[in-house]
Amino acid sequence: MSFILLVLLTLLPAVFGQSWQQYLDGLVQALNTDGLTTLASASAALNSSSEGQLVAQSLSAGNWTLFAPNNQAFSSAPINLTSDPTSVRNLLSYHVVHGNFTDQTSSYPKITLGRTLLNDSSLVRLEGNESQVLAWSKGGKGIFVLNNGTIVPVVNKTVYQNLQVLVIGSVLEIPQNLSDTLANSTYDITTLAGALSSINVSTDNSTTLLNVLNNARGITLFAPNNSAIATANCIGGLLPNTTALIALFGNHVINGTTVYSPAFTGGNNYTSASGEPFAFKTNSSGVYVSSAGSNWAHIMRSDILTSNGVVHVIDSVLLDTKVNASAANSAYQSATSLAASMTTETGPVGVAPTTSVGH
Ligand SMILES: *[C@@H]1O[C@H](CO)[C@@H](O)[C@H](O)[C@H]1NC(C)=O
Ligand SMILES: *[C@@H]1O[C@H](CO)[C@@H](O)[C@H](O)[C@H]1NC(C)=O
Ligand SMILES: *[C@@H]1O[C@H](CO)[C@@H](O)[C@H](O)[C@H]1NC(C)=O
Ligand SMILES: *[C@@H]1O[C@H](CO)[C@@H](O)[C@H](O)[C@H]1NC(C)=O
Ligand SMILES: *[C@@H]1O[C@H](CO)[C@@H](O)[C@H](O)[C@H]1NC(C)=O
Ligand SMILES: *[C@@H]1O[C@H](CO)[C@@H](O)[C@H](O)[C@H]1NC(C)=O
Ligand SMILES: *[C@@H]1O[C@H](CO)[C@@H](O)[C@H](O)[C@H]1NC(C)=O
Ligand SMILES: *[C@@H]1O[C@H](CO)[C@@H](O)[C@H](O)[C@H]1NC(C)=O
Ligand SMILES: *[C@@H]1O[C@H](CO)[C@@H](O)[C@H](O)[C@H]1NC(C)=O
Ligand SMILES: *[C@@H]1O[C@H](CO)[C@@H](O)[C@H](O)[C@H]1NC(C)=O
Ligand SMILES: *[C@@H]1O[C@H](CO)[C@@H](O)[C@H](O)[C@H]1NC(C)=O
Ligand SMILES: CC(=O)N[C@H]1CO[C@H](CO)[C@@H](O)[C@@H]1O
Repeated sequence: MSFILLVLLTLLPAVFGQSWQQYLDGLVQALNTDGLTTLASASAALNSSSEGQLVAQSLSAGNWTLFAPNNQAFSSAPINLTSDPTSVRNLLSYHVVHGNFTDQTSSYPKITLGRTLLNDSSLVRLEGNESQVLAWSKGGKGIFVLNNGTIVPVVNKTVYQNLQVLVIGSVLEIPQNLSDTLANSTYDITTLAGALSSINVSTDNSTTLLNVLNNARGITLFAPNNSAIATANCIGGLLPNTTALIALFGNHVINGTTVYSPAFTGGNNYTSASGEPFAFKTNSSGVYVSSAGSNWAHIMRSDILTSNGVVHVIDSVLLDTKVNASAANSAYQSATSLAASMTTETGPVGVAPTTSVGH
């Protein structure tokens, strides 16, 4: 009898619909109990704006994973949690991932990605208005988040209702735009940033290739690192020929599709912005990419997230200056129509098949 009563009591909120306010109150209480008091105050602040309330509403149904910064994390982050409800909403949204699947995380260098709640159009410009993703992996000491070029280990774990809570010791950075990402020296791709900003794509010299990539919605960039650019003889030879340079760098880009590393498998064929097919191969030393049978470049570092896509660092320039304009155009068109029909993943991003919860 008492067991049945217990089951009934457990099911009651599900049957009669626990309000999101009750859910949020309970969450704030649970976070406080776990000593995550700053995060608790930030979560309580969701209640003070309609946009924050939408986040609380979303959280109250379905399965979620919360990457929960501890008090120490907040104390060393330059954040004023009472200054602006939009910033608080965005910051919390980036710490919440759809689904409950971190126990399926593969070991580094494999990377797992999940779709967060962050969709503010001033911070995220992915294809199909998709929300930003979060990237993590697993090492000897467990799961760690890959964020802004650093590793943020999960230090504790707890559960609140439908929420897996993974405690972390840093507040996560929301991915920046592409040009700021390239310019930050952590990634060893600053020379590429210079090269892309020196290539004019308009006759009046007002728009550079870097501008075009920065303004794209949904872009994948295979970024040759500094020594790759320095040793690529071809670039010197092509230098006066802007058309050839645009073709070359266009063969390092997927236009309209953000492709994360889990999709780098032999069976997947993506077309470059210049219209050439990419190929991928994996062996014991790592994952490699080529453009239409060019040299194979080793992917040195994958899944550097930007506000409008993703960057993967490679160790050599893909030596391909061919162009197939109609293939490029049709790839972009199909990327656009695919993006329009995309649903929000509740499992690992970039791994087929994905489950969906509608858009
Ligand atoms: C949110 O606001 C409602 C009504 O103003 C209040 O009842 C509730 O306790 C608040 N919840 C939190 C977590 O502050
Ligand atoms: C982990 O969290 C639990 C509460 O959920 C707490 O009792 C414990 O002290 C925490 N451990 C560490 C190392 O923070
Ligand atoms: C962002 O997500 C919220 C749910 O958290 C939703 O209500 C809102 O419409 C979304 N905004 C955009 C621009 O997609
Ligand atoms: C939540 O996850 C459980 C498994 O942990 C699954 O059975 C259930 O369908 C999921 N619910 C939703 C709404 O995704
Ligand atoms: C945070 O911002 C609020 C509102 O702008 C301000 O009143 C408060 O003094 C700020 N707190 C800190 C620690 O800067
Ligand atoms: C991201 O990392 C770079 C390089 O380490 C650093 O300069 C920058 O301050 C970090 N971003 C933020 C928002 O802290
Ligand atoms: C998440 O999934 C695991 C099993 O994979 C389950 O044990 C756990 O209860 C789930 N957590 C939530 C909050 O649904
Ligand atoms: C564009 O830049 C090139 C190379 O710097 C220069 O030769 C050309 O005159 C410029 N065109 C215009 C319209 O400014
Ligand atoms: C510039 O490169 C393009 C494409 O590779 C080529 O068709 C064209 O002949 C080159 N122009 C010059 C002046 O070398
Ligand atoms: C690969 O390309 C071919 C021909 O363009 C297409 O028919 C096929 O569906 C593509 N495969 C995948 C996995 O996208
Ligand atoms: C992507 O394709 C669109 C439509 O063809 C085009 O306007 C845009 O310049 C392309 N972007 C890149 C980076 O090639
Ligand atoms: C050189 C450069 O662009 N650095 C940027 C690194 O990232 C921070 C923000 O995360 C920017 O403020 C810097 O300008």
